[in-house]
Amino acid sequence: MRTRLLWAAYGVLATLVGLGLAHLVAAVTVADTSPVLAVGSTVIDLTPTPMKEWAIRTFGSADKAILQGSVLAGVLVLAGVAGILARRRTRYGAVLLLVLVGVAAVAVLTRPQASVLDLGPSLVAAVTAVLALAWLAREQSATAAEGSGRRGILIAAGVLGAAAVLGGVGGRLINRLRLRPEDVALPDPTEPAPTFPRGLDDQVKGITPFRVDNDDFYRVDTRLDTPVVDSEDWTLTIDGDVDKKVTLTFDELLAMPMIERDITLTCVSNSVGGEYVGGARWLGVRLTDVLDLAGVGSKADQILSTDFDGMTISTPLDLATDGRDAMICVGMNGEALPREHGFPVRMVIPGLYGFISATKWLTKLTLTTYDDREAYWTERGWATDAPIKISARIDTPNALDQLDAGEVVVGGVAWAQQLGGVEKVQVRIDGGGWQDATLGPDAGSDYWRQWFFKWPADKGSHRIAARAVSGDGETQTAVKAEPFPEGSSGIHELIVEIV
Ligand SMILES: Nc1nc2c(c(=O)[nH]1)N[C@H]1C(S)=C(S)[C@@H](COP(=O)(O)O)O[C@H]1N2
Ligand SMILES: [Mo]
Repeated sequence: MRTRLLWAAYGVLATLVGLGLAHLVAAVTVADTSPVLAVGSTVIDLTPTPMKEWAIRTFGSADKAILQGSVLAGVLVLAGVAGILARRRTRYGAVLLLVLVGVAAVAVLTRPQASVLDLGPSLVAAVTAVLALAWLAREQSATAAEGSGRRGILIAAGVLGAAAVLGGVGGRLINRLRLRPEDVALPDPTEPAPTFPRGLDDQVKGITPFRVDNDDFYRVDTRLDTPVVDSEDWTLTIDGDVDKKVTLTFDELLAMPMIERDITLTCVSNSVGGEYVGGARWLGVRLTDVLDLAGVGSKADQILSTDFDGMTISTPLDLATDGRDAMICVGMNGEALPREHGFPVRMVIPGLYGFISATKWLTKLTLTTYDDREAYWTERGWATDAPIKISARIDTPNALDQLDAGEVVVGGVAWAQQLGGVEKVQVRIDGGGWQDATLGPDAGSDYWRQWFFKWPADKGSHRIAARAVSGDGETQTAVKAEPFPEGSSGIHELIVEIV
């Protein structure tokens, strides 16, 4: 038993060395070609939508870490088996390791924009892991034959362990070094936004900040890593049904007229009362200015945007160009976009859920039709036309809180982008009448509104609900809908105990 465990450990060690060095090579080349990441990404793409929804609901933003951890755990179990097989004959273990890397290589090659060069990290992983296993096997049998010291095997294990750690950490460091969004000097807006009003942040304890810091801004995407895209090599191509294909460099984009807007971004996967919504100040070029450079043809009804890795998002052309502030963004809250939020360039379109509008790490805009091309989420059954639904969220108190009787301040945020903004938020206690809450300051109709309501609470268990009414006169519906396929609806409601 003990020998078997020892051999399993050799298998794991050999595999970790392979993965560590592969990660290093991937960091120098393209991040997603790292075998573990590629397998994880492929798992994400193959996961049926209901299961993905379940994972997002259950694990929240830890879903990526959990998936990546599971893939890694699975690989390491098989690596242990390879080690045990190697006890019989090194060759047997090596074959299993090669099969493992083979699966990863297939995953790498089936990524949207894969090229044969992307196999580099997998090849490195294969060669390193097999050599490492052979070395460990040789030292182990030498130790057994001589019956003497364990020096050889200890040295081998030490060297390989160090190599694994160096590879993994080195990969990380290289990614850090390459990335310098903070070194990018952004131009001043030609059309600045008004002075940002002071929100209710200090006034209402527990309320979401009127403007969410970049570090706290929700993140939703299909990626396992944080993509590292260099602004120097970055280009944006506008092609498809256009008068002439145009390619812009980052500097050329920065030289165009810049607008600044306060816009609230929302994810279609957000459930009623959920976390996937945030308000920020965006800096960028008008989408229509960029499209005009190429001249949009008459057949197109879809803008198919592509990210640096071939992931696609589709946007209805008519909505994107109907006069709303659709933007090709370079700045978020006064800084260059953080890597997590699409550095160097992303789209933001008010009133449309992120999955049909907010392409991060943007590299291409293709003017096409819904008949001709399908984007990532369309292939998975999500809606193609998905305006953000009007919604109010209660931030404070929290569900099941125990509070003292007396005045309780209920507070939260509400949004109604492209629906005339939030006109009113109303609160209902224990199924009674709807009462008007007090609204915080207004930063424009594409931006959310903070609100609060002073509730004289008496002892017992109480049910609090909130709903929004838009400037266009739309009242948030109580009819419940799941996020799939076009966004959740219903009213946020929670129960608190007053003692
Ligand atoms: N390249 C790319 N862009 C993407 C996504 C993605 O998976 N890949 N996800 C979209 C979705 S579903 C949403 S809700 C927004 C979220 O933007 P954020 O992470 O900056 O909040 O990004 C959008 N842009
Ligand atoms: Mo989303």
